[in-house]
Amino acid sequence: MATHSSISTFITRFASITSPSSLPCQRPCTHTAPSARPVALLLLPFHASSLHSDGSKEAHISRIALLLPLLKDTAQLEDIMDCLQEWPEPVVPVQSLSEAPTLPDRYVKPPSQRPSVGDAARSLDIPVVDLAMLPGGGGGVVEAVSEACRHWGFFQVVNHGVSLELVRRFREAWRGFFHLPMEEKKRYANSPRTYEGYGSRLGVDEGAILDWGDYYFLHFLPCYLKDHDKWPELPPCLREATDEYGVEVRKLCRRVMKALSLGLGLDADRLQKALGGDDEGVCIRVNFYPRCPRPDLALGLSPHSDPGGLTVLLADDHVHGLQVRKDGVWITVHPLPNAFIINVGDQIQVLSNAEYKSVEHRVVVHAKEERLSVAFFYNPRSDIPIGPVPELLAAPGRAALYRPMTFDDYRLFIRRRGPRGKSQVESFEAMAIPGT
Ligand SMILES: O=C(O)CCC(=O)C(=O)O
Repeated sequence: MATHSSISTFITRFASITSPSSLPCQRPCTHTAPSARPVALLLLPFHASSLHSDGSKEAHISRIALLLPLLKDTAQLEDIMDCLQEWPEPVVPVQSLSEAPTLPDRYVKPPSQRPSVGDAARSLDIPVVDLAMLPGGGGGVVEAVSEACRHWGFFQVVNHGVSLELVRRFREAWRGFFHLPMEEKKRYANSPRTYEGYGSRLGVDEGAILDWGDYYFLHFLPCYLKDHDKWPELPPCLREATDEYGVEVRKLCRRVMKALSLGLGLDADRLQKALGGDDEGVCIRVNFYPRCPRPDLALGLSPHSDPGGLTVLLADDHVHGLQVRKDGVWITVHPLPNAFIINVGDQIQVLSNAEYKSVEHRVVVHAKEERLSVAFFYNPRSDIPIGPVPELLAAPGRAALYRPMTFDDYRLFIRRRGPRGKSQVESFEAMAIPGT
């Protein structure tokens, strides 16, 4: 077991590679970048804020110490940090392989993980919720959202209030990006340090079996992390459309957060407050799944639950691919025209003390069709502790299922390992404090 002093030395080492940065800010933002914030490392667990003010370094150490049951020793923590610096082997864009006659071995999943196993009947699908009555909450909308989050962790929303013209423009801009020449896309090649940019793998395990998909990952909030220079320059309308889309979908998330809060019997703003109020984080991942020579052997995205708060998915308007695990069976989602798919992430599961479920999902691919989807990740402010909302623990016999942890600490592990079902949130359940 690592000692606090050895962890402290380790943290100091990482603090020493921080550098000042000023990034363009599009709008007023209360959550400002500390002067020496390690922007390149912000997806790693060490926020400069936890290293500056008196005592907060110790707080960070104790948060890291909570993770130690998952780690053999400090060397293992160092190992995680080191291997997040670069990809372990050259990255090959999946798009460049899609015309190959056979599926390269790197993408062949073991038989138990292949998509044909356990597929459900078409008749079952995730609930659909009409949001026209939000934020007022009439017409049973709060109950419908709450039911969906308790039993499915997923639902589709119609009448969501986001302009359909904007959605079309945004989607076409990103489709255009993925059809640019490879050299243009590679200008934005990403690394596991921040994942920002054009990428083709998640996780840094050498020799891992990979998913059949490319993606573009970017930060939208907090505004000090948003950097247009890291977003594609082409097609020319992409940045503007992405900015507008981010603003509108954030508004949608805030409305849905109110419904989630009311559905738990809390004040409408309680969950938003627990997530960091106006200082929430937003990242966007645009997924591009090229045609695959053997879709029966591969997955576009391996089973995972989303680590953040809520995810708003813009699914492909023509090609299905998302599957949700329900009672051990994979259900194919059939997106309605002009709908969004919303799912609960691990942080909402934690805040709700597992009343709401963050559910495993995966993506299947196709031989003849490529597919584009956009995941809008609505996350907590990354440096505040996220634990079950105390009001939910007031009733006798209601024990906290999770210890508080920052989102920075939480996602460190996911970034290293890539998608691994629900193992992350479940391992933290196992660490809950008995009797609290
Ligand atoms: O492509 C999809 O339908 C789902 C994408 C997804 O689960 C993700 O980006 O986390």
